[in-house]
Amino acid sequence: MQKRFSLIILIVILLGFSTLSSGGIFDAAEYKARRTNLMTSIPDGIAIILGSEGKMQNSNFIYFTGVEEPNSVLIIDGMKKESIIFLSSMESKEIVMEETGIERVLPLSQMIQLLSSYHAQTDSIYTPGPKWDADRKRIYNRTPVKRIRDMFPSFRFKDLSTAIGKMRAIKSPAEIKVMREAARISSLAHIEVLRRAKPGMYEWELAAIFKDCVKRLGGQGHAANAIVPSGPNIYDPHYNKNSRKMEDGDIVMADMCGEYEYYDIDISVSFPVNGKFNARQRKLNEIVCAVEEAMRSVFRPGIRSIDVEEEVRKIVAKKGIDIDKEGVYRILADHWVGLDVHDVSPSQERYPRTTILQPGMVITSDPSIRIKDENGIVIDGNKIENTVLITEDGCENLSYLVPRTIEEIEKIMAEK
Ligand SMILES: [Mn+2]
Repeated sequence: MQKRFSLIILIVILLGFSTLSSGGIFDAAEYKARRTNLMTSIPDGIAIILGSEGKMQNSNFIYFTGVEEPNSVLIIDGMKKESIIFLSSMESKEIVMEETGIERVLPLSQMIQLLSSYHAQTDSIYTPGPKWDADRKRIYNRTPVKRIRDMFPSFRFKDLSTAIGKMRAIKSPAEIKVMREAARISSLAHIEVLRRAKPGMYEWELAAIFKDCVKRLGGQGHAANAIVPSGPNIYDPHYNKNSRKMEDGDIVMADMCGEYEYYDIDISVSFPVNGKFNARQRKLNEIVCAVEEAMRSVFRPGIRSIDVEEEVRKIVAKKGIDIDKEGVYRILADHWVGLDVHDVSPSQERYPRTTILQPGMVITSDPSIRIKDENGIVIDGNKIENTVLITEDGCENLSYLVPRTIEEIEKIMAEK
């Protein structure tokens, strides 16, 4: 098993960047299919999707266009079944038409004029959010949406979150290919962290190693705040100060997500910073490993997230693990993953409690355990998080390269 694991790592490293090229990540046909699909939800009006103002494009805009240019605006016309993109510079007009299949490319200065022409046809204006859009807090107050609202007070703004959530939750074959690459890069970055971690380093150094490795392999860096708690910091699942000097004997619970072509992969690895599990750390790793494996054996189309726990409880009980006694928690499909680490959901649930899992969904398998002393202070813990794809008959672990067993982790950590 160990030999096979090392061989896989070696092959993956040698293959390097070869799996995907850069540039327009999907075919124009894929973007067009997404917009056409959305049109069925807006037969009586138009959708306005705003691009971001900054460097990284927002997720919905990238999903429907692949266009990175800041300050762009997309209109999807559900009545005429066509799309129009407004760009602040028309220099890339030809390329944008070719790469996106968008029917009309216009300068941003013409947007209000075009909206005036819609004014006679409909009062239904659909926008993503306010619940799930990356810019959800600002979307209704931002120009040009604010300008549009002020200029056309009779427009009724309707929420597209559920329609977009349903689409984005089911990944296409092309998206799955990109997510496999995001997973490969993120997994290798976690392996590099394991190789280089040692007592005396600061938590932030591990975050820096991860980011550097993701970028070196063609990714965009951290997809979310790096959470690298060590020793006493592990009580806080959102700890991202990463300012502590790690000491001999500490467990580190590194929760870091890599991004590649805007797609994210969420992975957590728990390891002893000195490279050797002590007796208690061994026990916790074995328990969480068994629970996480059981979760993946249960994930399948048709099951609800909240029903996973009961089945897992029975599976691990056969191995002598009592989930309640050991204090294991988060035994469910924790959240969706895609263009956002905590991705949009098909049901408006932030966490997929009652949503039925379907092929093409990408979710996390993320059980944790924390041990408290008699005063309630956390003294040890473990957390394993994989990003998995729901398949026709079960699931596939996209982050399979990450070492999980004690033997695998100690071996990698010995390769200084
Ligand atoms: Mn997560």
